[in-house]
Amino acid sequence: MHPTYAVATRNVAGVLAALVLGGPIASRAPGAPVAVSAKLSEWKVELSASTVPAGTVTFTVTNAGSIPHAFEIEGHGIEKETDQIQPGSTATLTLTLKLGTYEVYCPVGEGSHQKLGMETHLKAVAGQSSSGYGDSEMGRSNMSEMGESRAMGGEVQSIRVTSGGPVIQILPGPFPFPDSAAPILQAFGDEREGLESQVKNGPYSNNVASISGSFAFTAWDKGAVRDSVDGVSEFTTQDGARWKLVLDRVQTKDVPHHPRFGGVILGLYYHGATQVHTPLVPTINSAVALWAFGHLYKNGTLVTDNAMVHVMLLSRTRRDGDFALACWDCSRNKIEELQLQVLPGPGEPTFAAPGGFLFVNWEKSSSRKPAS
Ligand SMILES: [Cu+2]
Repeated sequence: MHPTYAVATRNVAGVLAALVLGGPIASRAPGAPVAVSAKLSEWKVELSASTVPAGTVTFTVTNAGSIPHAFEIEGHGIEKETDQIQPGSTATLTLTLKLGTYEVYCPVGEGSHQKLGMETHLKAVAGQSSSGYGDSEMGRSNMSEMGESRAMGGEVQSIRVTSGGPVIQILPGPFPFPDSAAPILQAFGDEREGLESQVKNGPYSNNVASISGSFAFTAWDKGAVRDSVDGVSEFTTQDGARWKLVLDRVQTKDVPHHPRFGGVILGLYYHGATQVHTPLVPTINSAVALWAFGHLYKNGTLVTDNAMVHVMLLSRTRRDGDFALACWDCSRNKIEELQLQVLPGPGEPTFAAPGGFLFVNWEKSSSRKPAS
């Protein structure tokens, strides 16, 4: 998955610092519970210790982020979570841990916060005291190694998507659910102004044109430096221009204002009411979401080798016939809408297309696990 590469680099420094300085120690005064503090933010869970003595542990959990989160610990027959914690607030959770390793994560967003990085591990060991690295980065480094080994273990980590059904070009226009998006936009800080202009005249509109074209790609979700994509799309826009997009590499740098987005993510619940990524898209589940750079051609001539591309195969959001956006929460609809969004590369001129963007949907698309 996405920018774990940068995280891995930081891990080295973090681990070295911990080794040199000696990490915080989670210890138990005789008869007293062990105290561990946890900090939640977008998108990580940081614990003051990665190892604790088995027995009663009290977690003091602070939400240092800008949206609501929660804290859950799971393993060895235990599954306990806090209520949602508002930004700036604190909650506590006390439980008795047996020996073993526990998963610690944010349960908000039906798994999306966890997928974005809000997870780590805690180990309960024998003895009265034990030292931890005190650095959640350590936990995350362990996580990414586990992710890698899961990938090698043959779980589904790749997807083949093939376009189908009516093809529509989405043209600039007002977002049809401004009242639903408004409270979510409040949490977007700096970015809010830009998003508010998109409410009035953005890419998620009911202003669509029927066009023709196709799109097929394979994407691999294999951890920071191994995510990849291979695909081609060709379509003819409303103005008669013939576009061709070749995808051969993902972009793993953070998308502006969205740390930890990039690369390939399989199975993400986001947008809309989830507070993950822009709310100017209905609430959806996606089989795959990816961010890539593309080679873009118009009428056979290269336009750029650095087009910014966002692709999702997601819950259907539009109705038959006029293809108007049909739901604010579409997350239970069938996953069959294939969206392709293309923007100029950083610093490049806008495309000669309405609104300066290319946005095409294939309404009845499908996916499968590729033959290996
Ligand atoms: Cu969260």
